[in-house]
Amino acid sequence: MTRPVTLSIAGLDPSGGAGLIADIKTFLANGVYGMGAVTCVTAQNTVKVSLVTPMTPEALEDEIMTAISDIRPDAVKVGMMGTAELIRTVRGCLSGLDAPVVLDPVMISSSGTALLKEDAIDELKKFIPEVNLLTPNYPEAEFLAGENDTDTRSREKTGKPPEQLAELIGKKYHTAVLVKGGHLSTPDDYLYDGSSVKKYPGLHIENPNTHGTGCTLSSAIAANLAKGHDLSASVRLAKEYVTTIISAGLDLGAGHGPMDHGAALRGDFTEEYC
Ligand code: PXL
Repeated sequence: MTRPVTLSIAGLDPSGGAGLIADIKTFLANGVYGMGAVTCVTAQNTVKVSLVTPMTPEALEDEIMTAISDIRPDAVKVGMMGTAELIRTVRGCLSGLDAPVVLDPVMISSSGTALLKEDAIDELKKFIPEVNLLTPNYPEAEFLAGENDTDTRSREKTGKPPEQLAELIGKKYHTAVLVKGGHLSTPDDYLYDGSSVKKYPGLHIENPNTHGTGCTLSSAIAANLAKGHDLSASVRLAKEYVTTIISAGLDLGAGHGPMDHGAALRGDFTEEYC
């Protein structure tokens, strides 16, 4: 037998709530075979990010090319890349690949640490038109939609609603865009699919433990694309998955804790602890 294959190219959060580890858990829980290439190793927990160590471009290229030359991914999720050189490396590795790419333009951690170097913005902007879906949160969308968009520190505030930002960015970069509402305290997301904007309503859940929500949503969308769903169904199903694993109510760590990625997994090898 075979299985749809999904590759994540992302940063390593050793506390397991975000980044590559969250992506691999998401792939498993969404029925695809998961592969992962690490861009940067971070030191972090639910409270803070204390260190970011980028891989060398040569090492990252080797990670990706060795894996995909043997097992071809049906979809790719790209998360934190960290530096301009690593973005160039990822673009080069994916350029000949015939698989949809979902790009989560990770710029700043939920605890406020910069996860993308300022001089990498231009490189990120070159990559965006090459991907099939971009999934910014509201602050990232405001930044990408702005005119003065070379410096993340002097973010221009457009004040525009997320549905307008989705269309604006989509037309500017010629790709589909999903603007997530989480940072506006609304669970609704907006997808511009290249022709129109559609709202994906979400459920508000009273749970502060939402570290890694963006990573998880984008990797669930990639998993659904790998299984052959169209973009709209992939977004809808991914939102249902994230809602389910936030609702499970896992509470770990002193800060914004991780979600329960395995909440919907039931089988011979899962045990009930609650
Ligand atoms: O949630 C953004 C994010 C993405 N990737 C990695 C992270 C974080 C946030 O901390 O650590 C590796």
